[in-house]
Amino acid sequence: MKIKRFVAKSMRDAIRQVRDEQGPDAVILSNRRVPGGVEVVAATDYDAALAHQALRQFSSPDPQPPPEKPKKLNAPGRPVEGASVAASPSALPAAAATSGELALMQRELGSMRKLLEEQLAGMHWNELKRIQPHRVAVLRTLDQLGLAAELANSIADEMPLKLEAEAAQTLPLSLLARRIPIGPQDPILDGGVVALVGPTGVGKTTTIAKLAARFAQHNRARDIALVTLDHYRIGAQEQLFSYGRLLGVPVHSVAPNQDLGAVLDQLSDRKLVLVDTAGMSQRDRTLAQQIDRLGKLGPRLRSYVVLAANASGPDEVVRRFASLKPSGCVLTKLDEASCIGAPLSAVIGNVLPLSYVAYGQRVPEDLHLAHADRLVLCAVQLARAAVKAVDDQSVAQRLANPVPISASSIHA
Ligand SMILES: Nc1nc2c(ncn2[C@@H]2O[C@H](COP(=O)(O)OP(=O)(O)OP(=O)(O)O)[C@@H](O)[C@H]2O)c(=O)[nH]1
Ligand SMILES: [Mg+2]
Repeated sequence: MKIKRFVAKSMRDAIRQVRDEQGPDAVILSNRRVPGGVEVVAATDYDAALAHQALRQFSSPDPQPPPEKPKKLNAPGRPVEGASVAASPSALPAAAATSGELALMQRELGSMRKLLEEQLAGMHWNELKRIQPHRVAVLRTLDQLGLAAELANSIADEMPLKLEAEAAQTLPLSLLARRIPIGPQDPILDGGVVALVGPTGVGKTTTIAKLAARFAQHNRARDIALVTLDHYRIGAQEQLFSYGRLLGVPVHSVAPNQDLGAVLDQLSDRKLVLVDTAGMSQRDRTLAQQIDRLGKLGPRLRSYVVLAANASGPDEVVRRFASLKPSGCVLTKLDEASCIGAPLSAVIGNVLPLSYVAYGQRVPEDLHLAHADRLVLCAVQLARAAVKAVDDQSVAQRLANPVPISASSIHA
């Protein structure tokens, strides 16, 4: 276990130093004000037993721990009174504690750390409220939109220190809109080979049908071909084949051991080839093979990541497909989302251009070009609806448990 003392001007800086140097698993053992700032003592790679011992030392008013009664081991975990202390300092508490006690100590340390971090965050927040009330208001607005903390802070950093009340409310939204990367206008009309990738059930196949129909509005259906690589989910191919029949577009199924490049060569007379991929969890091992297969085609294939606005972990999804250097992103299921801060943070953080958004299942009506201002407006409306839902909930709770009115209070 490495214990280190950090001194910084503010608690926030100290925590940042701890995080930078010791990583997110560092345990904060103590903090106190010192001349010129704060001092934080933090530990990393901690052994629960040692940390317990260290904590006792740190929390004791006497810096020297009381001398331990010498103990000796005659069998693992069974101390005998009156014998000499084991040479290794870590052996002592580890041997004295059972694995159950260690687990308990670990849990206690974990909850202490959480508590301490919450208290520090609370202290920092209160200090910020006093010194920079405008910044707090901005951070609160952006937090209600569900944006990642790092993005919210960086937008708040961009705000001028003094602002009219109205501007303080609208400027962060404009700054957010300015950061949303929007791809080139209607890129599907450029044609080429385009693959949609993303987790299961986010709407890849439906979006392929929407994009094919959109392209067909400006071209002939026979300029298009659909290709499916999905040999994993039962019914996946049939879904694309039925869209193909509806649109009058041929569908080619390419098996995992088939040469995708050769199939694309045969389709080189088509203006647009849309490739539907199998949806997999980003932790699935076969996903790497699928990404590899697409990656081998190089710049000949453009990929778009499909994110569902109501799904969790968009940042992880985007990072999982980063090796394909996607040309953009399609954000689906906006009609089902209750908050879109996370996908917006993911596309901003990973500088992934948003190209299309989908507000429903209808082909092709529910596919639209992405607009930054409209997305911010949508985020604001969802945040307002969420606040209203919480209010409704508290009213419902109050009404569901009415305070009984006694006869005396009626007649009083
Ligand atoms: N509400 C809503 N539903 C959508 C939207 N896009 C697709 N869906 C529905 O989501 C479900 C899954 O869509 P698919 O297109 O099959 O999704 P997928 O990504 O191809 O799924 P897998 O191939 O299993 O990975 C279907 O019921 C679609 O109709 C949308 O924008 N809004
Ligand atoms: Mg599909």
